[in-house]
Amino acid sequence: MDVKQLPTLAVLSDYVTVCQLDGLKVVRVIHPKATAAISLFGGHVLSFTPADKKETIWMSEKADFTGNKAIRGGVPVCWPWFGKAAEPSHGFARTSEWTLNEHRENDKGVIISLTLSDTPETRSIWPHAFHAELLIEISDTLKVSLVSTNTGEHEMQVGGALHTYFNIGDIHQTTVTELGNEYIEVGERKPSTGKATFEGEVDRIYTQAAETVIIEDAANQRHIAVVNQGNNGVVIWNPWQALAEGMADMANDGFLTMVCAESAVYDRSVILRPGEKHTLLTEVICK
Ligand code: TA6
Repeated sequence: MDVKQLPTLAVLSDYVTVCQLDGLKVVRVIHPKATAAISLFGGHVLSFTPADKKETIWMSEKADFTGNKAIRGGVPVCWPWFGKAAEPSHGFARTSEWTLNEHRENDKGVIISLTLSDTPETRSIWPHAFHAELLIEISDTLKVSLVSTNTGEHEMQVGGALHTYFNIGDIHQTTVTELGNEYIEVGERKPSTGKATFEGEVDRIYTQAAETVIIEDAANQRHIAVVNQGNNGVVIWNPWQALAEGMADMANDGFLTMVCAESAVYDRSVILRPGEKHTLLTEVICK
């Protein structure tokens, strides 16, 4: 995605503008350290390109930017649950309109803060009072922290994922390492060598992954380190051809250049009492 080409709606500072992408309002950062774009719909990072490096984040060429559907690619914020634990799948945060709370910047980079709180609509889906803040730090690296706070009077159970789609040169030449010795696939626990390679669909929750997992993107001759905190699993996903063909928002060959490595609380095991907060974090470091 060429974020520099998007039409500008407002200039917020030397480095931060708001621009339009079809139906979406997008916060655009153009800084000497990196370029990035974040949609307010979904609180969704669409692009992150460190200076003098290739785009790190994969975005589907058929992604829906109308604001009527979750965006295929980028960093979907799956919250307050991961997957099909309840409806809608992956929670409502990725299809909610977030508020631009603050932007801060200096010569090292830019921090964008977005917020989301409960509304009558969210309470009809999930009966809790909450405040969520998404801190997106754009520098040599991309750091995304999702801080969820229980602002209600009852305990709440939270899960979720920062479901990052990475841009890789060729899935056949991609390996993800440091994944630990166990994964869950279709509900079944299996032993793991700690490495994932791709010859077909992969949809696994690695429960023992190291804090930093490595995507070896051999076709682009680079490594991407992904640091995850506040998670209890790392989800590795590539839909492969048959599933890609069934998705309206992914090209048939889209699976060849993406892999998801997700910082996840896959089972809603974070229990927040009134006033408590939890941070789920992912940091992307290109080498
Ligand atoms: O994180 C992997 C996964 O849960 C897969 O099972 C797959 O469905 C993917 O997320 C994408 O989900 P979505 O709802 O965006 O189509």
